[in-house]
Amino acid sequence: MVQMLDPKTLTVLITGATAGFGAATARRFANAGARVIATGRRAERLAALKKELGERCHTANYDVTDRAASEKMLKALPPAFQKINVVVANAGGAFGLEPAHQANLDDWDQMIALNINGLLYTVRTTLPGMVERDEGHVVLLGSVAGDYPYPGGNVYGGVKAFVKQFALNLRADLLGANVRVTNIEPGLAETEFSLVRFKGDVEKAAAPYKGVTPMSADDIAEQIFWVCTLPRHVNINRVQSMATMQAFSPFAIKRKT
Ligand code: NDP
Ligand code: 8X3
Repeated sequence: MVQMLDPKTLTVLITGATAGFGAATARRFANAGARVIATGRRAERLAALKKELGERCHTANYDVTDRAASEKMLKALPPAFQKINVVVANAGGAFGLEPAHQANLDDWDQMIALNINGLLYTVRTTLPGMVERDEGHVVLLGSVAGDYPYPGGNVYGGVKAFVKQFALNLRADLLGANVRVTNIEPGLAETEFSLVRFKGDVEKAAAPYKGVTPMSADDIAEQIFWVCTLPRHVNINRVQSMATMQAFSPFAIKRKT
């Protein structure tokens, strides 16, 4: 019988906790007795989450792409939340699905800023404390898009491939530091992800989930909770999951007609 970690011993920083996986993860941990630092740009949603979760929840309202903001958040933490031992670098997303030759360069810049730079600021800000205390867990939100290509996935797939390799390289750097690293790589999951990708176009955003049961934010939160509560000598490197009704296509071949 495996002795799981007591969630009450965990102080969990979650970026992007105003929606989707981040909000579900905040609820999963807080409801199990962990302390949660929930962050995001939408202040009213953070306030509602704080009201729901109570004193186990501290909120910080900032943009993860602002390099100084992560440091500021860390310095402003109330004493009870200072010993972060789980960081879920979740804030991220896709902008657009156009083929590379038609894609908007601003979308590409924004995806790199959010999914790479924002994630790096989160990790680099919180890592020294975890190494110093010799206890921690970095959970990154990758994607199946970082493992497999699809049309229009160009830069989004590229940034998530970066996240996957960064996670593995963190493992190499942190050997001996008692800090775990896990890359969570979900496939089709219904959140605000598509609404953001298609810039508020509700019809386009609904299309990927039509006629299929996608994974839910709670499904992903459960995976994160599981990897984080396994005994400290167990490091899950990668968790790749898909909706059961999502799988692979054969290679595409464009034939002369
Ligand atoms: P949502 O769009 O539902 O949530 C994204 C979260 O990120 C929101 O809380 C948003 O909060 C926050 N966020 C976005 N930009 C910023 C920013 N600049 N600064 C701070 N916070 C920001 O998406 P998901 O929950 O689906 O996605 C979470 C992660 O999982 C992302 O990294 C995504 O790429 C990844 N993923 C999603 C999949 C899916 O199918 N849904 C599958 C695989 C991976 P706010 O706007 O308030 O700042
Ligand atoms: C989100 C999953 O397949 O839309 O990362 O890229 S996918």
